[in-house]
Amino acid sequence: MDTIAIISDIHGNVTALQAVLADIQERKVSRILCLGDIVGKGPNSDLAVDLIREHCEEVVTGNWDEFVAGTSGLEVVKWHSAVLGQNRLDYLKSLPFSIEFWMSGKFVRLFHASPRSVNERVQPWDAYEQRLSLFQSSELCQADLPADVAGYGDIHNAYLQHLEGRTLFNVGSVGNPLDLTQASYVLLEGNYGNRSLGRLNIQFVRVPYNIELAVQQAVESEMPDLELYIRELRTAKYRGIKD
Ligand SMILES: [Mn+2]
Repeated sequence: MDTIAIISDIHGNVTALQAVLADIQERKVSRILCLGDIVGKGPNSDLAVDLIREHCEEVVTGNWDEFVAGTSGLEVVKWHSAVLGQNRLDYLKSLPFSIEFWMSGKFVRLFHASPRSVNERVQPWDAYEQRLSLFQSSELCQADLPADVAGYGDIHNAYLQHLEGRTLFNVGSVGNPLDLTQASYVLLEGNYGNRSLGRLNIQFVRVPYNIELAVQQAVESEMPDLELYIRELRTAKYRGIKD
């Protein structure tokens, strides 16, 4: 049996990332995969990229990775790209779209938001057909094959559903969770690379971390949208929702 850790949406929160990496290191994990949004929102995109490059075997791109490495010229992008520097921005631009493999007889596809785009947001309460569409392939994916198991990040909201004999899950967010105020990730346990049916285990892990230290790091960095970020870390409520 192989155990794979899947992390996502770090958003420059290195305190949360270090807590998750320490938790993973206590387990028998053979590889760590990352589903994007390493950068943006939080203060330490540079350190987050360095840790992800050091620890993750495969990494896909997220909407914030594309946004910060892009050419919009917005003030928030300028701030985060200055923190990153050119080498890390080049790394973000080089990231692939999906990770695909067989495990215990199931074809697994992992991506940031949807198999079609890093900007298509699908919540667990969205229309049935929209959730079902997350099993499809697209020209951005590798194999022209629907997924038996589809996993993603983006919404910062961990869940699992079985739809028409297929399994859909969201790993939640390491650095900016919007469901519980604890870092989130998933462990996938099974026979990696094996097309014969076998035991497959999907486990959701929540890791408490020092939120007030993360808040202090954000304050000291004088980052943009500071108050919105602090409120999200402390409450796990999305900034788009009014109190
Ligand atoms: Mn995100």
